[in-house]
Amino acid sequence: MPTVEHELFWISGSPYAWRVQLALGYKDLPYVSRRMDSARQDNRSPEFLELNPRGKVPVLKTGETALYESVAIIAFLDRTYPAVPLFGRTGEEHGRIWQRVNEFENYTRDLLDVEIIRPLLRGHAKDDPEGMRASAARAIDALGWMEQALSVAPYLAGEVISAADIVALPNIQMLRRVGLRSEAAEMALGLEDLGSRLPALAAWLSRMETMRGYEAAYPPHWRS
Ligand SMILES: N[C@@H](CCC(=O)N[C@@H](CS)C(=O)NCC(=O)O)C(=O)O
Repeated sequence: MPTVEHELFWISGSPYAWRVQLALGYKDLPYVSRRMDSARQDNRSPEFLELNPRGKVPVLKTGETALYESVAIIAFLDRTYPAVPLFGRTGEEHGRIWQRVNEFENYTRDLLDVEIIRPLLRGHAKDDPEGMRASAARAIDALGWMEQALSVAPYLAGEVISAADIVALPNIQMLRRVGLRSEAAEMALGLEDLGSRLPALAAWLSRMETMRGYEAAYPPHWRS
């Protein structure tokens, strides 16, 4: 158990903040929740910019130290509280987990986020249905490495949940959620039946939904 207090600054629905909430919950670490509202520009206040000059969540404040960048925060938590490891126990596991984290960050996330999730959330997807269909096809393709990994093991880096699963989960849940919107179906993006296209990925999502800490980290505004 922590001997110091952790404060987490987050915004509901931020996939990056969601990662850290999942890591805290999975490790069973208590924290003081500082929910921010981007519509009110809370993350642009001088107090918050002092914690993160980029004005982005998540930020984890521990005593006088503020840490930002979701993967760095998870690495910090893992080194500080290693009882439930997220970056493996051996060098080999550690390397494999980082490989998976980087595969997601470098070859998968932006395609999902920039080309599909944001246009659908911001309402400008309809301006270019052809482009959206091409992006959706590329996204399914870009998820191929995950489908492959998850057809030989239950989690992205092997037999147990790791930072790789926690890093990938929020963006994949967002992709699934926006894929169910009526505009996505009208444009025939083919994202509404991710489960039949990527069955191992869909089975992993169901497994991840039962992980310790999942419920507490679920974006509150998605419940309403
Ligand atoms: N690379 C950063 C990304 C953080 C990020 O982009 N946060 C977004 C929320 S999803 C944010 O705070 N945006 C508010 C803004 O830029 O005004 C991380 O992994 O923590």
